[in-house]
Amino acid sequence: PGTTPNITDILTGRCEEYRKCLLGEPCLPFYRNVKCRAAVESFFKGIRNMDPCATPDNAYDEFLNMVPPTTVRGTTMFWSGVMGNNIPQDVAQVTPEFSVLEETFPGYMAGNLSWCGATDGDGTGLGLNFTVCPTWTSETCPNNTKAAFWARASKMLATQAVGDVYVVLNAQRAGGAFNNGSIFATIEAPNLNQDVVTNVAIYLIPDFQLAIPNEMYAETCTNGSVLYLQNFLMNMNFNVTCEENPKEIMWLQCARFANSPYCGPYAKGNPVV
Ligand code: AVW
Repeated sequence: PGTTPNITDILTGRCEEYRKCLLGEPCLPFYRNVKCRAAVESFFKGIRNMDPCATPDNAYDEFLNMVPPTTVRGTTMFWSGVMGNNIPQDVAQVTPEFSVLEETFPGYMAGNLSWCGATDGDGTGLGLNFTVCPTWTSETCPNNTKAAFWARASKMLATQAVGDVYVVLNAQRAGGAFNNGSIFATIEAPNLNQDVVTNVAIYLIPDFQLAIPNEMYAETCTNGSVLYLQNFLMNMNFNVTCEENPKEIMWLQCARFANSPYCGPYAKGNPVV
């Protein structure tokens, strides 16, 4: 994929927006004193002149320690397999009860950007590639510059989560709603803290773009990979709840895809009028 050419300016601008509390996100006094020039410098420090497929796990640690992802108790929301329409991100943005990674300081800074290191340089002297970045795949480019960022930021998000947490999963995801190779499965769920997380609420949502009227959804709370996830979490001593088509998310899905069979008076669970 292509890269974001003016990424330094974008990161700096977003950093200033966040630290000055211009975004309506929960805004910590701690962030006010962030030096954005230094933060952006540390964002790139660990990846400059590096092979874009050999990023060290800790490449962004200095940056992430300057602007760690922080969420309010009881609001942390994970998602997996549902990126296409930004549904969880958009719900979280207008719902103070939910906070996703993209609303945290580092998540906001890096959201929707593309970047990677470059060993050969490309004339900019920055040790970054401003032309094209390799796509992440576990075989060809496992330690991808960008994937390493989201992996580490996700780990910190999970580690600091306190109180009730939420995860939005796609009931119709090919291979199962709870995907073994996902960041949620490999990094976030295992890093939740049993001592402080009071409940893990699974929100199982249909994929409106795949929706076929007579096939409501492929997985439910009581079968397949979602059942597996519940057992996995309960074995870790977490309280777990699971809800299919939760109203907390469906309202936005139905606003976006109003003709979906999951919406309106005849949708499952709604009273027939
Ligand atoms: P996936 P995951 N912006 O749908 O559980 C852009 O299987 O793996 O879900 N790309 C991102 C972002 C982001 N904010 N976050 C992850 N990615 C990449 C972070 C990631 O490399 C959140 F807290 C992954 O391969 C979610 O709870 C792919 O997009 C969780 O991790 C989405 O794969 C979502 O990752």
